[in-house]
Amino acid sequence: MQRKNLGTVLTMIACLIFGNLSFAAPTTETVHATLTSPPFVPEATHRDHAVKVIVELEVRELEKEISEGVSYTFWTFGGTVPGSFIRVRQGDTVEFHLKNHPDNKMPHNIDLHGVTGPGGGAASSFTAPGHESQFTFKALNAGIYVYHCATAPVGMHVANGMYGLLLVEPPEGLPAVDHEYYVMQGDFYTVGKYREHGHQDFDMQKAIDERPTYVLFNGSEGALVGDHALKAKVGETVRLFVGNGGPNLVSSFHVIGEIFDKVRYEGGVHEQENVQTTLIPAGGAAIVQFHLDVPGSYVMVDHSIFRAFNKGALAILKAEGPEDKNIYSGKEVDSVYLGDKAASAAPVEEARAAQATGKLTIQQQIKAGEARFAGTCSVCHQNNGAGLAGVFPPLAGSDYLMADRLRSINIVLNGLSGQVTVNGNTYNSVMPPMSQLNDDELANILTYVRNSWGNKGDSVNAADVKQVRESTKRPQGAAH
Ligand code: HEC
Ligand SMILES: [Cu+2]
Repeated sequence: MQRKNLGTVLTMIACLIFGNLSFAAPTTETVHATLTSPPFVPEATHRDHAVKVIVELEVRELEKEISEGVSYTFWTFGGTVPGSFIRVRQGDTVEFHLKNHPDNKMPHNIDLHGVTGPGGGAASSFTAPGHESQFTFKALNAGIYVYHCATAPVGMHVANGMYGLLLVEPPEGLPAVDHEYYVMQGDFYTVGKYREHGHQDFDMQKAIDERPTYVLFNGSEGALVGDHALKAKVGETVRLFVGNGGPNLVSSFHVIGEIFDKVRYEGGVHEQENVQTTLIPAGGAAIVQFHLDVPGSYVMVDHSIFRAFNKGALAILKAEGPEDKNIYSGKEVDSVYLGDKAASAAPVEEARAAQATGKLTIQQQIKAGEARFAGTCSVCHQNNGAGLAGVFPPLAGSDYLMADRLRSINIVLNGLSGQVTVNGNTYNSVMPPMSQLNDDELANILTYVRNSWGNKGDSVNAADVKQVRESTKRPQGAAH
């Protein structure tokens, strides 16, 4: 506030001195930009005049979790993926400082799409580890802009998470809303399969072939679910700044159960209304806005839907408040849409940590299995394992399940069809293969199933699953 008043006074003095009421008068006012980590957005500038803004951004190469039990070395602007959010006002002169932390291994630079000038700053910002570069640009155009690293191999730097957003506010600012959040999609390429545990390296060939292992919002499968879900209340308006870092994929951004009241598509100044899904190009961004009328979990996805359910492109906004049965009669969004995000990931993490030290107990497996059963098997066999008469056989008290441990692994890995008799009742249907589950997940789920609802069995371990998986013949080109 103080700063604003001072700025206004300075501008007035400048106008008096130069006898000119335009904002083009030279300004001596300098502010340091406050950057935020995702999913947060800096406060509005609340300025009615241009100033000089100093931005300091540090590149860090950091090992972080990309999925539960999977680590990856991200290259980041400011320590996060996406990088720190930068907010300035149209007309501001930005003095940009790019620092490359001394522990880093690689040189980096920055190309800001909000910069007018060849390379968008890239040539002037090439920075070796332990060094700093500085360049200045004028934010001529209002809009929401992607920034990214452009050091060779450019694709690799972007694929490792080197992108973020720069908002250049229009002179009048953006209309007030209750919440502003920062969400950015990216595609990732690891040598190991989706959710394969341990440290995973970047896979250049998969990146060239555009076959991502993960498609994520905010750089990690867990970034915006569970305790980290975005929050709002019924009656409030939410604005999302949604970027797409790529490097390869175009995003079909959609919020299940919401209609965007307004979209500044392609990050420009025009507004489209009542939009279901908005296309966000790689290296592009949009501003979407919606009003929350009823409570519940709203699932954000890339509507290229396998990416949401099998590569991680899923985030949640949780709205709390009173129901309005006139607008929506129904139940809370169910496990079909939340998938295995319906349950907490904590027991899964605990089981993995215990296994790493060779101390995994059957109780830990059961808990982890329960968390993954929800949204994976429960859609058909039901949460209580009772199945549906004549359609899905029961797992609770199932003689068929308990008769043969290895066969049960085989059923989950490879599916089941043809006639089966469970507890004297016959079923003739099809269960799809669940081979997307990794060895630990599958072992834990089966341990849970074989020790719940009256079933009493021994534990199923990951080594058994691995063995069954390896001994199964699959058509050429089929996964896992
Ligand atoms: C899309 C629905 C569906 C899903 C999801 C599903 N199943 Fe099944 N499952 C079936 C059907 C249908 C059958 C019977 C197939 C037949 O008639 O040949 C079956 C059979 C079985 C059987 C053998 C019969 C019995 O009741 O003992 C087991 C064990 C089993 N499923 C376990 C699982 C587990 C564990 C999961 C989760 C990893 C799972 N299923 C996910 C539909 C499903
Ligand atoms: Cu870089």
